[in-house]
This record gives sequence, structure tokens and C-alpha cells, in this order.
Amino acid sequence: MMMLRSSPASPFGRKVLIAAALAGLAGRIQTVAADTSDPADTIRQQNPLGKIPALILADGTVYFDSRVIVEYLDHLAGGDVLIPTESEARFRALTLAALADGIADAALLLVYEERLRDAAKRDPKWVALQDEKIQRGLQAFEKTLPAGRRDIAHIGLACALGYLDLRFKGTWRGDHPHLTQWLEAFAAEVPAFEATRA
Ligand SMILES: N[C@@H](CCC(=O)N[C@@H](CS)C(=O)NCC(=O)O)C(=O)O
Repeated sequence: MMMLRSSPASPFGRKVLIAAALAGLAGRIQTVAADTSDPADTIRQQNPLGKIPALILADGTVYFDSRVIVEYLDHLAGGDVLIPTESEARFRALTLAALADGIADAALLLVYEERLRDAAKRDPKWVALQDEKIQRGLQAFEKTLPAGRRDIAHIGLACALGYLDLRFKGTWRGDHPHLTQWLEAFAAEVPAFEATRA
């Protein structure tokens, strides 16, 4: 049995769980909650960065971050399941996956800014910089929705949007009708999406 250190609200942990479900590997992974804000949590020994998700194999080997874990799950599933092997499709999928992860990264930074920085020390310019990354990323996906077989880019995008729903009350939906429809279709076709909702 492999152990996934994660937390229900983590978009990157959710990405791994959905990837595992799509690869038929969910039964081989047990999730063990991690609290990244607790200095005593073993996540800091498992991943020196103190970040989730981290996957711990039966022999103690640790793989992080979510992109690496999804690569590993794809490998376990025989390849070409979560990440296309054909080079053009592969690098397109990985680039779109990086864009989706970037939206989630910027959204997380905004949440941490609120949670961890004193209100008086917050810098509106820095907040706007992160918000603009999210808006440009959403616009790019609104114009060109991920199509074809479900892969790492689809999963990452669904999790980034799910995180915006969770932390920012789904305000992104107003300006992105195609993306909204796309997420509804993804949720209908991939039961693991609803099953992993925080
Ligand atoms: N690039 C990483 C990002 C992981 C990440 O940012 N995880 C957040 C939770 S969703 C975290 O652990 N934050 C705690 C911290 O940064 O100390 C991945 O894809 O796994």
C-alpha cells in the first residue's frame, strides 16, 4: 500500500487522487492527513519543502510534487494513461497542466497572504499580480478548452477551478461560461471529482 500525505482542501492532493482513480490505482493508495502548518507533522521529514502532496511507497521512497506523483502513477498504470506518450501531445498536455497548476499556485498564494500576513503589511500590487495570473490563465483556457482524452491537464484544470470554487466562492464562473460547462462535463464524467470535494 502506498501512503499519500495530503489534505482535503489541497488542489494538488486532489489532482493526485483523481489521477489515481482514472489510472485504476485508487485502491493502492491510502490517504494520511498532513497539517503543513504544524512543525511537528512528519511531512517536513518526508518532503523538506513541507508541502503536500507527497507519496510514500511501501519501501519508504518518497515522491513529490503532484506532477512527479502523476508521472509515477502513469508509469505504474503502464504509461500513456494520464500523460500522453506521443511527443507533441505530451508536451502540449504538460504545458497546459503547468498553466492549470500556475492558476492553483497563484490562488494558494492569495489564500496564504490573507491567512499568514498581517493586514497592514499586505501589498495590493503583489495581490494584483497573482490575481492577474489567475485571470489570464482562465481566459486562455476559456478560449481553448482542453479537449480529447482526459489527461494530466484536464485533471489539473478541474482541481484549480475546484479550488477557486472552494476559496473564492466560484466568482470565476461569471466571466467564463465555456469553462463552467467544461467543468460540469468533467464532473459528470469523472466521479472522483465529486468524491474528492472538500
Ligand atoms: N508544485 C507543488 C505545489 C504543492 C503545494 O503548494 N501544496 C500546498 C498545499 S495545496 C502546501 O503544501 N502548502 C504548504 C506550504 O507551502 O508550506 C505540487 O504540485 O505538488
